[in-house]
Amino acid sequence: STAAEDFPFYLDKEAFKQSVQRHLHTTYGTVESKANSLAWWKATCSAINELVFEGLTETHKKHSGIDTRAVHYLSLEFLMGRLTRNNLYNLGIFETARDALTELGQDIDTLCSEEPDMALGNGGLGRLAACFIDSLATLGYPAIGYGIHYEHGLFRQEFRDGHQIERPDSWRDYGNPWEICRPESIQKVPLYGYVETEFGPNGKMRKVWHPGEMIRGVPWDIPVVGFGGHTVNILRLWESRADDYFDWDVFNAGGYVDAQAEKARAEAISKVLYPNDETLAGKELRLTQQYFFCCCSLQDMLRRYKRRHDDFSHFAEQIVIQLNDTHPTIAIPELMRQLVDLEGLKWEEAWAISQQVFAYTNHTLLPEALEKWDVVLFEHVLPRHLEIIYEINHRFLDEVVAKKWPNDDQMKQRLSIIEEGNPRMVRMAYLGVVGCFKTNGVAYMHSELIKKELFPYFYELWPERFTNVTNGITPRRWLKACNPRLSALFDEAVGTHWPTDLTLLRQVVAKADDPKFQKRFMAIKHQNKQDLAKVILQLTGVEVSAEAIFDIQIKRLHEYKRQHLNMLHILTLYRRLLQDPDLDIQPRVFIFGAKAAPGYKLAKDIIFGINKIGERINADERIKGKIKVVFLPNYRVSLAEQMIPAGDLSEQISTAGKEASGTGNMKFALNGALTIGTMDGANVEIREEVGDENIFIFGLSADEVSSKLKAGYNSRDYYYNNPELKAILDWLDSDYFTPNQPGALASIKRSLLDGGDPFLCLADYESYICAQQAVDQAYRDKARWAKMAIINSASVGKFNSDRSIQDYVDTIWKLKSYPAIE
Ligand code: 26M
Repeated sequence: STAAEDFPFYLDKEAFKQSVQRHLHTTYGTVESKANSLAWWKATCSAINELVFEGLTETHKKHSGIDTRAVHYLSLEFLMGRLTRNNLYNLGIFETARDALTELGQDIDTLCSEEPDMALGNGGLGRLAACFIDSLATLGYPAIGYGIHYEHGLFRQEFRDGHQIERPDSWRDYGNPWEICRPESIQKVPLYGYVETEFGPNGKMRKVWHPGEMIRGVPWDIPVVGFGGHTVNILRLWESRADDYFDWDVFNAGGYVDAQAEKARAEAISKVLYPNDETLAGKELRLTQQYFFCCCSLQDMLRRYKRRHDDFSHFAEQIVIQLNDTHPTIAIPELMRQLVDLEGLKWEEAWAISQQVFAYTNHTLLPEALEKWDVVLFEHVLPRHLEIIYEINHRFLDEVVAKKWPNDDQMKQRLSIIEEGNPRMVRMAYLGVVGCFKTNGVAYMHSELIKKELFPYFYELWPERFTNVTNGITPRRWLKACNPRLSALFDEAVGTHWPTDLTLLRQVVAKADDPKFQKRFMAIKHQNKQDLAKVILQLTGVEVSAEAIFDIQIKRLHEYKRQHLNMLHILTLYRRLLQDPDLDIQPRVFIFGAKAAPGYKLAKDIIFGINKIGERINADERIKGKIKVVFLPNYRVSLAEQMIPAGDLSEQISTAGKEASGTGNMKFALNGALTIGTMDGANVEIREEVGDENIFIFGLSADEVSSKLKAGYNSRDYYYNNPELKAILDWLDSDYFTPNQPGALASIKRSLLDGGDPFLCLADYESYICAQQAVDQAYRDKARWAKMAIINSASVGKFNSDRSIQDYVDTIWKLKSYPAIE
């Protein structure tokens, strides 16, 4: 571990022990003989919090004392996972705490697993936000994350007869030791109603919004401990409550019972996280969520700013706001409203400020994922904001577009923030590009596609606004904390500073050929696989061997991510094994984890398909256990932490041009798994770092995909021209995998043939199977595989989220670092 003297807090084992015991007694009112693991965990958190709060206070003092520029990261999602282990490592007291708890008769792993995951996010975008706030605190940058304090995070997934069912997630049921309620910073949020034009005493026209409803936003702060403990920032999450005036006023027409209904409506806003891919059409509540937290967050920023300034001339020097996708872009018209309607600034002044403050990160090119809101719905919820958007659009089209393309109505229509269809829609991504000084993509290739495919005309207009910041992951959670064995090996090999300077691991490349080092590296992998095998047995009842290749695909279930292509490979191997039981292949375990959006029928069918195919294969004695298939239920951050250290092969097989970046790909490579993947997202940059000979690349390029689609792709050609492919697809029509339910898997085949195979699974099938054969060959040569795995682990330092944050700081945020505690 990093040397104790690098950390500001030194706490010995005795002190920690006493602190835990004291909290057990005086905070939780129990005693050693009665306390269960939950109580011990909470008492441990309280002991940790004594240090965390000290850091929080110091950081606050430092940052507010120097009145510095800060980044405000607005995101509807923060996929934090568990915090206990992370906070212990980041404070440098993990070993101290572990030993102290051992002496108290407690096992730290057991206690840590009492903590429910904080699953306030869907996947990549939400986890990225969590890695970023870790890195911001680690690097000592003044920063605050703003989001929603959902009562229920992403649903819990169970399987019933192979089908996904959704259950509510209740992460705060027994209280959360990390959050602090801040009633002194409550904000009020207006909604609905109408706008009136009034003339002031000076004859000046002004707009007055008469809201139909007021909601309170109550902030909950989660401390974000940077690695090294020098900075503790906060994540501020807003919870919605009924306004007390509307709530209980005796003159309120409905009285007591109606007031209860009103209370329930208000509380519904922060009740639940929307799963993605859920069709948003008409989802008024989702728009309300977006506005609710943007409105609270901006008032919070303005209040803090106004404590020190009496005009807005320094606002843009002090504040930069990063929009995590289009979800919070409503913040742009909201800042305009607060500055113009409430603070009395002129439109031009307010717009100049606004344009210097906001920056927008795009996370997807998929057309169906680009947010648009029906103008009628928008006007109903946010009548004043629609007016403001019209004004922004009007000025943009008249002053900017018309200057560049005079008398070109088609160009105006193309670039308009309002899509003139039936119904008319507000294009939130366009609002983002127009209202922000920078728009960035999340991997080199994705950022190029943003310029060339998504916003080509905006790019022509403002080339300087477009930039790239390649994603990253925090090596603290995704190596140091989740893979202690490999971490210890790296400590020995390159010293203890790699968790903050991951490029130090490059030195390990020199050992990639060393048989002794290879042995130790692969022994660690083997132990991690044995650990995961136990988890697999517990969760699925399936026994798997750690000698087999652990071939893992973990990510949200979506057609573009092509879990069904992986399934086609499994079927191919299974069929070959049935035809020749002596077929010489390396044993493999295919391991999946994925949640499907509850309304995404085909995604759920694919889960069912993989489960059923797995059942049949796992029970088939003819193939002598050469392949096994398991789908682990309820994939989430804490499960990823157990799976990633055990991966041999990382499946990153999206259709080229569709995965903006991917971040699981980075986590696997860092932990010594080899990637099988397409030239997509960050895979391209991983290949650059590890070298073409240490990665299995297959499939069409993004250019080839788009020309194929333009030329008229016909998936049937592949079906009829490849008898093996035809046979395995036809298998899906039978009842081979679903006894008594013939055709239960037919929808997957149908989507690939009648459905036109929009993500080109069949076009990439042959190339994928070849690449998998190359994997099989490589794995036979133990030394070769070990070398490749070591090189992967040692070569991906670029994907440290500290580097991503430094890129944001240099190109967009322009912050200075101020570690609070030296
Ligand atoms: C949509 C409708 C309703 C509710 C939620 C959504 C929604 C939520 C999240 C839609 C998309 C969402 O996220 C997209 C996302 O996670 N994108 C991923 O971002 C990662 C971080 O940049 C990238 O690594 C992934 O490639 C990209 O898919």
